[in-house]
Amino acid sequence: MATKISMVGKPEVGKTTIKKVILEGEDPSELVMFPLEATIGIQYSVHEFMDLKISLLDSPGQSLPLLLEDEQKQLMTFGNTSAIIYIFDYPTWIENSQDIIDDIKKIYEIKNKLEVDAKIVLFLHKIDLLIHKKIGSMLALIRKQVIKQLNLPEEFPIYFTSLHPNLIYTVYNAISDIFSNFSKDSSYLKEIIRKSISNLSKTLCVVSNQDDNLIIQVSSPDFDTSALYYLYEKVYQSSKSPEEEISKYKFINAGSKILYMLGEDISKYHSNFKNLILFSEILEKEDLSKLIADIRGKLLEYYN
Ligand SMILES: Nc1nc2c(ncn2[C@@H]2O[C@H](COP(=O)(O)OP(=O)(O)OP(=O)(O)O)[C@@H](O)[C@H]2O)c(=O)[nH]1
Ligand SMILES: [Mg+2]
Repeated sequence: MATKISMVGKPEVGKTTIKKVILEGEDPSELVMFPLEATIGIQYSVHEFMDLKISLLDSPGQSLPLLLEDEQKQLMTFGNTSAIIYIFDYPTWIENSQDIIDDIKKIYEIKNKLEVDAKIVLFLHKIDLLIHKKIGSMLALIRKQVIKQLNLPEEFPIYFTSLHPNLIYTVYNAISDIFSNFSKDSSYLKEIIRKSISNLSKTLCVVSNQDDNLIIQVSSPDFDTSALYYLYEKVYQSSKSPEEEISKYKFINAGSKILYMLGEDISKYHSNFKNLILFSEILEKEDLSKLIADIRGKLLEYYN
């Protein structure tokens, strides 16, 4: 059975563009130059992700107010969903954050009223428009504001996303993180990596798939997430570079700090996997190689 995931949000926040780029392989730079028409009526599409079949519902922003009032529409949009992704964009958040908070609260009420067992996930999209040197700490501040203003018994995950070429992995990561909650193959992978790095410090591990999408991102608890936005760029670049490049030990400039980077092609363990890449503030070549060997051993156990 397919896993149903619903995308909702105000008009022009980028719902359909995200779907086209991440799940249908369209070129983001083209979609920025020639924007899509507004979505009319609910659109369904089916996608494959690892061992999953995803049925994605893309709703028209124009009818969001109606959706939040009309029970029939609510059932169609939220009935049987595993996850509800509410997408809002940075310009609208700055202009009228209360309006967005009200939408999210209504969605939470509707979900409870309909008794659907769905995760609510928030995307603050178009962060490329946030022209600020300290993007990491700015976003952490916005996260705090959202949680405080929502003031709900549950905290929803918030992903900061953008389809700008340097930041495109933010969207891959967000989407795959949500999908992987429902995929056996990727939850194993995540668990293996989590066990290997949970006792370490200031270290991050990402894995890409054969389509060069990010399927897993796991970090030790103290990893400085403000560096993430620089690292996505490195992952993107390395996906374009020749195969042997990935396993070369490198120093990476991530804004205010230097990180060590080491990768490995892990496609032989699963046809969906491609590169595993480690970034660390403190582990150097030898420790990173050991870590990769450790993960490799576990992958062999699980996937062969
Ligand atoms: N700056 C910036 N613009 C983006 C980004 N993603 C999408 N856009 C632009 O946002 C606009 C709206 O995109 P759509 O995907 O059509 O928005 P939508 O949410 O589907 O809109 P409705 O169908 O009306 O609900 C387009 O002009 C896109 O090029 C992004 O990451 N950064
Ligand atoms: Mg649309």
